[in-house]
Amino acid sequence: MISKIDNQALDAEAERILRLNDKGTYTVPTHGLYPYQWNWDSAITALGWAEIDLDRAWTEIETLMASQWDSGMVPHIIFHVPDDSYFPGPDVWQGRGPVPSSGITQPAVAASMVRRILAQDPGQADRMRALYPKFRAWHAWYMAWRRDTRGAIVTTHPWESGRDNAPEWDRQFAAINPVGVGEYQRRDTGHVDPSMRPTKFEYDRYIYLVQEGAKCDWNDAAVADLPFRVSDPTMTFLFLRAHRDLFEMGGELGLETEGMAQDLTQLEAGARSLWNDDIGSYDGRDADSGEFRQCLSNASYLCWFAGVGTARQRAHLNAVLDRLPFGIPSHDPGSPNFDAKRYWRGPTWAFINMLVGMGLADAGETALAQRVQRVTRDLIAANGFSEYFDPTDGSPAGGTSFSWTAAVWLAWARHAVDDAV
Ligand code: 9WN
Repeated sequence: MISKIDNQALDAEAERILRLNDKGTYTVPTHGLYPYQWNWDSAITALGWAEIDLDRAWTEIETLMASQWDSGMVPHIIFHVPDDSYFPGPDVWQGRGPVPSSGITQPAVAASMVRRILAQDPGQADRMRALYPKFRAWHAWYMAWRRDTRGAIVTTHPWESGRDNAPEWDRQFAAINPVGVGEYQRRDTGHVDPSMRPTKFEYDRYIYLVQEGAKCDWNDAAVADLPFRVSDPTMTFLFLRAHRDLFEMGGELGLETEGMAQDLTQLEAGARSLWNDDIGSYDGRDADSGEFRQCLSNASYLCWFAGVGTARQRAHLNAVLDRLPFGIPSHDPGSPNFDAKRYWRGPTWAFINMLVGMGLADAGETALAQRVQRVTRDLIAANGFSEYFDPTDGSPAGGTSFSWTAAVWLAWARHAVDDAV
């Protein structure tokens, strides 16, 4: 643990980053590498805004929800202003919403974040009432198009899950032949060291899946037939929690909640179906064959956020924090696939730590919740506001001046408490 933390300086730096990345009605994750609005980044970033400007926090969510397609889907990237520092852009995606966008969604964490904002700003219940039908439509779309037969949520593209190159996708990717993907110019490796990013093998398949989705005009039934369907702990746990938050908010605001209680029962069964007894952990699973991916990831620890934490999962988390004291690695450090600096194959992501910590606190796992919060505070205090961190030494990796890392600091990490001596 670092000995002295200058909270004031860190608060000021976090606020500076949010203002730097602020585009008025939405926030970019960081300039250059990600020049657009991303779905779950925005939701997390809104929590940071809520610490300094509540009105701006609402606007962040309202802008996100204004990108909603007629189908109810809320896209993962919203291309407000063309910018060729990012690939693939709107011309490749060919989304069909009211604002140029990608054709897939991202983990539906926004309802949970807006519930927190409403709790901080209860006088704005009318803003929530106006957003509520949009959230209802997005969640109904999730229930209709992203569930497997056991009730877990399926990702149709690694970018949809938000954990782009996680080892869970390796087997599905090995089976894809990206015919006709053609030549393209990556932009990410011009901003960040390629050893911290996905490989060309993976990018070929990311782009192939985008091209195939665009060819079928992102028709939901056709997307369900594309060769990538993995039942995913990230999407399942975050959606289950978000749906519960939406249901409870609906009740508190006197709004209709028809069918939601039954949805929650099905989603709870789906979440439990991701338990893989072979590794004593929640795991990804091939949505069609039902075969587990044998991966212990940071998404496995989102179970408490969804209300389905287990003692065995708790034992894994304590063991991993004993081994690597710089936050939760995105992949099991004991696995041959662990890669400390490569994106979702090892690095620690502060916002996942926050969601895990919040879930633990809600579940009454106070000591472990505080432990996760403390290591995240110390990690950011010592290494700054980068996109992600090497979990073996805490060193910063990926993009810099990152919005959601700043938001995590403001909304959560800075409030960590130390162990009683
Ligand atoms: C593709 C913006 C996003 C995050 C994702 C993260 C990364 C994009 C990329 O950046 O993905 O969506 O181009 O690498 O994996 O979780 O939302 O920060």
